[in-house]
Amino acid sequence: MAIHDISCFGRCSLTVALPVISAAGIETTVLPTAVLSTHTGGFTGFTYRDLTQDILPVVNHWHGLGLEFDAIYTGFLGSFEQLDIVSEIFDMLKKNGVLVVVDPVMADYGKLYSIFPSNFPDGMRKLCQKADVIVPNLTEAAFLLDEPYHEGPHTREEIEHILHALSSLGPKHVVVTGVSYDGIQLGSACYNADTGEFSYTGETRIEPMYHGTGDVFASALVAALLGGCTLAKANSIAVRFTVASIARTKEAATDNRFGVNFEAGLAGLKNLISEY
Ligand code: PXL
Repeated sequence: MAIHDISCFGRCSLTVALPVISAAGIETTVLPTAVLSTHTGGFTGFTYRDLTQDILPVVNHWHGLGLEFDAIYTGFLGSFEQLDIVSEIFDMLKKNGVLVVVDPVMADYGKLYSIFPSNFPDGMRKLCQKADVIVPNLTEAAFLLDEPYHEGPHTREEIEHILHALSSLGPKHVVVTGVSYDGIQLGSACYNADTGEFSYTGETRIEPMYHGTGDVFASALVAALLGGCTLAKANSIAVRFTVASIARTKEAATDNRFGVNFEAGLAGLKNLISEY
């Protein structure tokens, strides 16, 4: 079950999660939280149709039908009310074997997205406490830990501290994106508290930043985890899938607000996952 908004233009949230997870051969049920004409990053004048009041009735209907889910994956959530409702859904559906993945979408480059109030990270932290896997970027990690953010490169000790501290909030599996140890490679680091294993995958950094890459990454990670990969393998697969999407977009010189060309990688995603 993928719980995100639909940003109709500008590949992110559900317009990424549905195709990516489906391409990996996994049936994906969608729960749209809002419909926007575009995402909020770099566009002005976007429309916003809030669907908060529809979320619980939709889930209750599914519940009444006896539907069961292997995983719940949440991303952008637009208000405290939506955080509370999603938290209630976790309580309703969480049972042994349901993987709860929270991508705490709220900030980047040291700043909270301007649409959020300054105490929004407190609400997001509570949701993360209920998750099995969280996928913050380094800015979101700093907000979740209430620690200062600093731009990379980072030392391995700093990253291991962040991963460890985040897992102390509750989630056994933590992935932090946007990590560079040398300023040349950029990638993502993960920690599995069950095994004590830290792992990192990076590839040569491509400038500029492209919108929606966090959603491409997290969707590929969810697909790989559901495909039976370990956290470290899922992390590597998600980095490769995302970087390939960014490289194609750079090559095409597309406006960076329009998202990345993940579509051309979809046909290969299932193999990428099963080869590992
Ligand atoms: O990509 C994350 C995202 C999802 N949905 C909306 C957004 C953003 C990031 O800005 O604005 C509406």
